[in-house]
Amino acid sequence: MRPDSRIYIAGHRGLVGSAIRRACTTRGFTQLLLRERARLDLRDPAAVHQFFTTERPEYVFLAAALVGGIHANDSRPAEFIRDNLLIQANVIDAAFRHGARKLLFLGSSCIYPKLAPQPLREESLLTGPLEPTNEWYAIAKLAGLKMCQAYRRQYGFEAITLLPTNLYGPEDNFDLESSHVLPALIRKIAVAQATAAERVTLWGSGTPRREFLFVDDLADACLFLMEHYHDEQPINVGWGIDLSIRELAELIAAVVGFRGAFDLDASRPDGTPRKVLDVSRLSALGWRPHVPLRVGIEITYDWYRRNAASNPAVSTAP
Ligand code: GFB
Repeated sequence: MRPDSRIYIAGHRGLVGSAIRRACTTRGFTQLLLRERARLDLRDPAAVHQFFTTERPEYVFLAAALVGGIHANDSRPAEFIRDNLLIQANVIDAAFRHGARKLLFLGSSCIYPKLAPQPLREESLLTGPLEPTNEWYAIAKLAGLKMCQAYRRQYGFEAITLLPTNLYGPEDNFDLESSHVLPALIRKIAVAQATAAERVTLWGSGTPRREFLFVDDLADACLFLMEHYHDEQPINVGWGIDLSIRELAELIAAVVGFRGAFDLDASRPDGTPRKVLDVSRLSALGWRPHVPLRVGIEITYDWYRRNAASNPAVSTAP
């Protein structure tokens, strides 16, 4: 990418897209093409076609998606499969038709089979049944990955797919019902600390294991792979290190200064028992993350505190 390349970041207001925007700005890319959802509904093929006709992006980061934690995925299956299929089909097709040089599509580690061998290797995709709480989202993301491969094979379109592990950071969703576990626990523990409550409830058994990547590290990987990765095979992005949900809660408690105890709500699902990535292909290309989990939680907690008062989505109300 040249400093004046026309770069479209689809989803630039979200967790991932906002981090890609920060990374592009820091590196001196001056022609960032950005459209809020109110101005461009990516589910609308005519609107997407019109945007690409007018703006002619050369590079596309496809970070727009309907995302959420285990409960949001489980309770809104129609929206998760519909919106994601529409967004990615429209953007991938328009990027190809309007001559984009390259597109980067974001999948997710949750598209691996529920019981695939750990750590998860790229070769394990589509070898077994999916985790039921997020199979709708996973099917959509698998379709996006396959669409990238199909356009590469039939049309020679340079589309790559990244499979990031669970992400977190500034601009995350802190709504307790729809968020992922890390922002949910930051909020719950911060509220408990602020109200001198002695107990915080974790969903499920606390034993599932997850891996967490700070979103600015993912953005760095996106820029690196946009320039250095040219393969049809998707590539994992993460640390290759996981911890249990209870250990995560204890780490967040240490950052917040909460000394109370944790209860478990067994009525909530655990989801997949373990999800840790094999990152050997990415490491072989020379990239690795830089922000340790504790540091990333401190940055995210700080962002939460600065934004909680002004934004209802990150409110401190219990
Ligand atoms: O992050 P999370 O919602 O999604 O939940 P997944 C991870 C684990 O944390 C589950 C537990 O075992 C939850 O039961 N957990 C404990 C909590 N307390 C809480 C809480 O207060 N809130 C939440 N949300 N979880 C998602 C997929 O799976 O991963 C998506 O559903 C997406 O499709 C995302 O791919 C990365 O890691 O289980």
